[in-house]
Amino acid sequence: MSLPHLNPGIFAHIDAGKTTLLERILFETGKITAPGRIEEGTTESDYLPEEIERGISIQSTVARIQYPNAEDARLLLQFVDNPGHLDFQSQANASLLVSDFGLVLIDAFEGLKSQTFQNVEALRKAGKPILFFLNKLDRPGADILTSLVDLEVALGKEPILLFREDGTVPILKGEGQEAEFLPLLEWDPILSEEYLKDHSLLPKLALQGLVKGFWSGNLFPVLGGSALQGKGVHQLLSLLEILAHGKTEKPVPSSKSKDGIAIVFKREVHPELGKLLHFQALAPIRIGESVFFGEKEYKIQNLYRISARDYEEATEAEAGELLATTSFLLPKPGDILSRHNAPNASLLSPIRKQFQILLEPEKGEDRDELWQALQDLAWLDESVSVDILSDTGQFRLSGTGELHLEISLSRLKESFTKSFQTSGIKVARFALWKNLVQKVAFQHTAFDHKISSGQVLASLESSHSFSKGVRFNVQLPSSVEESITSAFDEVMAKGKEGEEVLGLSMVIESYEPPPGANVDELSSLIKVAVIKGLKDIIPNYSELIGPRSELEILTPDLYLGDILASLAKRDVRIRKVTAVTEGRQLIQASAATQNLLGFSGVLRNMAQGRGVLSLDSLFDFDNHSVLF
Ligand SMILES: Nc1nc2c(ncn2[C@@H]2O[C@H](COP(=O)(O)OP(=O)(O)OP(=O)(O)O)[C@@H](O)[C@H]2O)c(=O)[nH]1
Ligand SMILES: [Mg+2]
Repeated sequence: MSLPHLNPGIFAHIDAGKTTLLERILFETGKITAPGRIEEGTTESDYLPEEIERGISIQSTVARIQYPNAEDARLLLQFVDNPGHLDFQSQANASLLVSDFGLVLIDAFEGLKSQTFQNVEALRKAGKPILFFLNKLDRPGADILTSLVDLEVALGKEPILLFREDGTVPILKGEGQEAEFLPLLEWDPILSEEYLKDHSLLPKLALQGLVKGFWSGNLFPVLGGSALQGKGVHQLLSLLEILAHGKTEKPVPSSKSKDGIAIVFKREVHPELGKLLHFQALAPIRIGESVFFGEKEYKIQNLYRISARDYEEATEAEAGELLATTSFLLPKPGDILSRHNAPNASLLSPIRKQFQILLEPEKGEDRDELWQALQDLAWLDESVSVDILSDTGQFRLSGTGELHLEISLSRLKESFTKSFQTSGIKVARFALWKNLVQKVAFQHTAFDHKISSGQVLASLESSHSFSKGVRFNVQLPSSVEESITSAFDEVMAKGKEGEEVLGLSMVIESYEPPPGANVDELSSLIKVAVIKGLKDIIPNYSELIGPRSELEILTPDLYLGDILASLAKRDVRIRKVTAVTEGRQLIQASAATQNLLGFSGVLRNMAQGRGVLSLDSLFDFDNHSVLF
């Protein structure tokens, strides 16, 4: 390879045109002979049947592109196109780890969505620079100025417009007006000084300022055009080449990963290669070498360079390359592999899976096969988890949203072709601890008080967060501490009626063993005492809660009344209704997520497909809803 490389991660809200832009880039660089269309299901990036059917991306896709083309390559671009729908956010989070910067699209017709703010925030938190692309400028009504003003709000800083109305980008040509170039260097005292000494250096200094300012997070450049018509794409690629030269390699963002050799960012079942793991090499890597995941050692047997569905075998790769292998399949997106035996390190926090559906095969004899298919699905998609309900034996599939579960089911049907039944989609509920119980005594006796656990005295307090845990105010034998802690963990996981309990701190004040007993033999009795005691008390001191959703609906004026009425029925709190361009209204609201189940379908019918819904489900201590 030995080409300089640049890894742009493409992020934006749903339908902003990420996949279309990548398609155009593939075309401009000669990777494909004609750009495919979302509507026709012919793009390189969206090739899964579920993506084609729905016209949206549901998995991240790598595109490996030599620039300006394969013959005279000067730069290797490794794009990662991400799904915009929030149900698939975990993939965008994983892609962010292996992206040098975020190429963030804004649909200049629809304007900024709350998700753009989230993308911007996530990128800045990860210390990644951002290049914006205002897309869909071919649409009448697309508004550059409003997008820029909104961007300034999102960034808390003025973004820098690099293109003129006619599409030209002065800095690429090195000729422009002072007012166009000065903002690119003014932020830097050294460049400013050089400029004051010699005004004729302006174009050169401005370009330096742009590159330096971009990588240091001081400048947020904005390009624009039409991904669909290919406008502005050539300029975008030229700018990427310039930026690539100023890139400085950043260390892996974790102190735990000194010896890190790879960051995993995707799992896939490839049509020809089977189960694959995608990773970024953090150091040169070759076939035959060993890597460690925790204590486990794997020999690298193969390396593939992947671009959408295409692959090419490699024997070695350089630091920074995005690769895939079948040699190790256990690590998850966010995990780091090391050169040496090292503790497991993940760069991503666990995914909350708050939407659930129950499944059962039509015929009992198909149970094992269905279970296997479900486990394969959970392997493939980190945001799916599966378990078996202990009381009914039904399989439970948990995921991140309604669309996510619908798509998971249709993927399941590809591998499990027998019939099965499903429940409706439900939203997970939790019991949140509310009140303080000063002193509670846990005691278990059996055989007419002949045997007893002894008495555990505890206070139960709210942790004022979702965290939970046991604290010991007295020193107790370790077997007693272990029994109490494991009883606590068990009850917190399942609660009284299967709802996980959040926010409880249990403080152990004392333990009084029964007279003459050998404490070490009482472990299981103590555990029973605490489990029973906690289960009895939970319903009186906690409330049922669930996730809350923030929603934005963009609709033509005509349907506003009907939509508001339907929202009222679902107990939705309307925050604001604003008139936006082209006779449309933007509704901003919030509601308990469970009240919104099925709403996207209702909206589709009500607004005859012309309503745009974005739903963001939030669940933390400051953002939850109390259920009645
Ligand atoms: N008029 C116009 N339409 C565009 C443009 N770019 C994309 N579109 C259309 O917008 C729709 C969504 O495009 P996609 O490329 O699928 O958007 P995306 O951001 O990849 O969407 P997700 O992956 O689902 O988040 C498609 O119908 C595209 O044809 C553009 O520049 N102009
Ligand atoms: Mg897409």
